[in-house]
Amino acid sequence: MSKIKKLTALEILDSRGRPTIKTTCELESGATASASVPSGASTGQAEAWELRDGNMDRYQGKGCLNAVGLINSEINDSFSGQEFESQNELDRQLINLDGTPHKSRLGGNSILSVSVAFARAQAVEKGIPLYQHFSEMLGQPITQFPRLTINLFSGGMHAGRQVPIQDVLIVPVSGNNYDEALVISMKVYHAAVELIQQKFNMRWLTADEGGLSPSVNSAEELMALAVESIQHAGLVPGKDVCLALDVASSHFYQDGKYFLGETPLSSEEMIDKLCEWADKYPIVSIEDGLSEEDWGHWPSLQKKLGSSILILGDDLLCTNPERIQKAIELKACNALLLKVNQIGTLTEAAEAYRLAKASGWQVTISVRSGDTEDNWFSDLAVGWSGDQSKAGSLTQSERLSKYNRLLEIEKTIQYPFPVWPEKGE
Ligand code: 2PG
Ligand code: MG
Repeated sequence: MSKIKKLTALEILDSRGRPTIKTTCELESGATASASVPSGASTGQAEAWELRDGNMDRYQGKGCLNAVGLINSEINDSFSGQEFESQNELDRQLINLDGTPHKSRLGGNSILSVSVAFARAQAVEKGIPLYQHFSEMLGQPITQFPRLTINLFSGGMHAGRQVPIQDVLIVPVSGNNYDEALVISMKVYHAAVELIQQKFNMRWLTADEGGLSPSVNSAEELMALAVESIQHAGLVPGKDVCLALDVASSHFYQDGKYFLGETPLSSEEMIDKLCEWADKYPIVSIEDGLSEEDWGHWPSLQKKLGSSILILGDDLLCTNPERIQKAIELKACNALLLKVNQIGTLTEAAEAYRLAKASGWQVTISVRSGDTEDNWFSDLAVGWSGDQSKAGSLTQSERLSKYNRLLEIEKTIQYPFPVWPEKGE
């Protein structure tokens, strides 16, 4: 039982310089902890709503003063002095207090900041690491350390839209532990920086998540450059390092067509294109290969590629148990991208996780493109035994705080670091 004494919130800035929320939860026991929440750019339509002020004189309307005010008044008034037995109890009360389907009254951002701050305060109260607390909350022991998927190149909404697809990620597969995998990834990152300087005679400009964004003309050029970077680092593509894509195709899908290149593609043609890429490049995971609106074609993509690679749903699923259930029934994909702020509470994210796992799916736990120096994400990725973690590139403090926290955790616990079979095995 944890009794809340006080909840206080503050408007802070995220990695894009946009406002977000940091909430502090003080328990009667004296245990106190804070949590900050991230924010996406390429958001799915079914995500929990973020409450923004809309005052164009402050931060282009993106201020969070109303959300902060609600935490300091209405939410604090409703929760202070109350005892909660579990995260579930607290989150249900938040959901009921909000009373809307998409958390639009109090805001998913306010709600999540309270949800995570409470979890962290409980971990402090229990005197255990946050990852351990997350594992207990889920009711499952930690079984593995998540594999890495690291943003190398960016396009789409995270960069200057020089290519429509959003991210080409590297997946170090030959490291025996997290530390080794990180070293391998950094080699590839530096090799890519060098290649960009040589080929484009440009400084290594970075996108929202620290990914490099050279001015290439096509998505394929980015993939070829990723393969070349792996080789330039003295590593073997497909053996030491594989690739993952976040196609984020909802954001170049219009009127039933995919605007990927000069000629718009039908859904069938888009699937053929993804198969062509999977054949040509050492790709182990494709996220949002089709649009969130294109439910009818996801099963065909899953049928064609799902036995050899991850068909990962992000915008499609929005970490929403109802949408995940629909995808399971339709056999639309085989992996969940789990972003807690898409749904708004830890309890609902845990439900999404359990549902995906019960269907034999893999789960990639992800940050957002707008993030903060807070690193609860890393404890969650370990505590829930995520199959993969996705925290952006290997630069920028809001990303490195996640990787550095994983280094700290790795020093304190020894869990297997799963290898990803060489492609084709
Ligand atoms: C995604 C995320 C993280 P955003 O699409 O997977 O890369 O981006 O936070 O902008 O939705
Ligand atoms: Mg995505």
